Amino acid sequence: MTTVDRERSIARVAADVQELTGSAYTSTPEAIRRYAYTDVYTNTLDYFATQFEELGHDVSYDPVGTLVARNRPAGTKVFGVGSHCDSNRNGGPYDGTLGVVVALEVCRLDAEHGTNLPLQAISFLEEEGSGFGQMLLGSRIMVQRVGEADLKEHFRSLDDGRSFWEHAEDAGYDPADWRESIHVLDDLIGWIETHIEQARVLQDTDNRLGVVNAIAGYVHGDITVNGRTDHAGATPMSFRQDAAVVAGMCITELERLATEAGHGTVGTVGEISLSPGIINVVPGEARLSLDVRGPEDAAFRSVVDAISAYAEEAARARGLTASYAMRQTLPATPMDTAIVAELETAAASSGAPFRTMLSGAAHDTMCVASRVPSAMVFVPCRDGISHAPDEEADPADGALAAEVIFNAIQQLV
Ligand code: HGY
Ligand code: MN
Ligand code: MN
Repeated sequence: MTTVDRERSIARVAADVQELTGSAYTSTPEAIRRYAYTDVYTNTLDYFATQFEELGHDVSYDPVGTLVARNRPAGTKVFGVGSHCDSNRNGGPYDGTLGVVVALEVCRLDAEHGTNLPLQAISFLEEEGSGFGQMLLGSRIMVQRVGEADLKEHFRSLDDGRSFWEHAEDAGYDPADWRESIHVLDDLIGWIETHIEQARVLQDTDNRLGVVNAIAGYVHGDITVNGRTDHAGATPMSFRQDAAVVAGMCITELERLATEAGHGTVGTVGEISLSPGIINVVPGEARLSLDVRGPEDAAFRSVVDAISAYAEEAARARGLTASYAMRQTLPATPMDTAIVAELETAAASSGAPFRTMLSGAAHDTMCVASRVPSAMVFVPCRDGISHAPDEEADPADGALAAEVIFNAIQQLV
């Protein structure tokens, strides 16, 4: 095991994270908000590109803007490290970004210790879906889990409704070559992503690191309820076809179904919109998003089937209609046992308390793992707070993760 100057790593990790909270890297001072094809996101990529180039890495971008930094020529086997540096629209400074910073720190440690590891860092485009409502978009494009029509037609900017394709072209990328993105993974013999846990298991069990051995799968979709728009004062209750009432029934039913499914299944309605959305008008239409996840596909997919059937029946019983449309889905994803084992060995050697665990959150690693042996390392975040501006993590845990990954990769290449 290589012993590193942990204080030096802590200082660098802290400085990187702090720098990327500056006004050049977020479109609002209220939170960290940066996503594909915005100036603040480009500034963030430029920051990382400069840091990697200073280490002697070649920096390039895939056809839609995922950043790739490698210290070996194309065609040479390399080990992958990275995450994403875009943010939730209500994001914090650590979600994703800490993972790219830790990848950068691993590359710094390699350069300082002369270990000459073959490394390729990746910062995936649009992991959060803040630009186009499509989570893990850059990594799904890379492993071809989207279709061209999605990019050209279906995936549209939440800001201006224009297609992903148009935005990628306007930003100077080549979306027509999107299928070439898969070659970013050609030389990878392994992949490790670092991420904040985004829950409080590590904190509550006094562990400083999590070695992730599986990632929960998910379904994202939308339920649309159609009733009738009426006057809120003149329309008797018995006459109404109120879409909001059916939407409310679905929200509480989803909670019941997800709880009853067990096996770690969770269900969330994070978005709800009523139309026309005016105080004195009975809503004629309601749309609610579904985020249903779990470590067992059969369990969480049965919840999606049940809630969409429930919505249709609840609407029909009141003279309304309801329909379900899926946005996207990824299966529960096991991690590579050999990489998990090396990470556990390196974590044990560090002397820091750690545990092996499931990830309830989705990560780009779910896509990478479909083609490359993969695993993840979690660091604690205060009280599990994430997707919120007061998200907090300790740079010392980030530095510890970098040291553990640096040592594990030395055993894996
Ligand atoms: O929602 C997620 O699982 C990820 O943070 N985008
Ligand atoms: Mn993330
Ligand atoms: Mn996130």
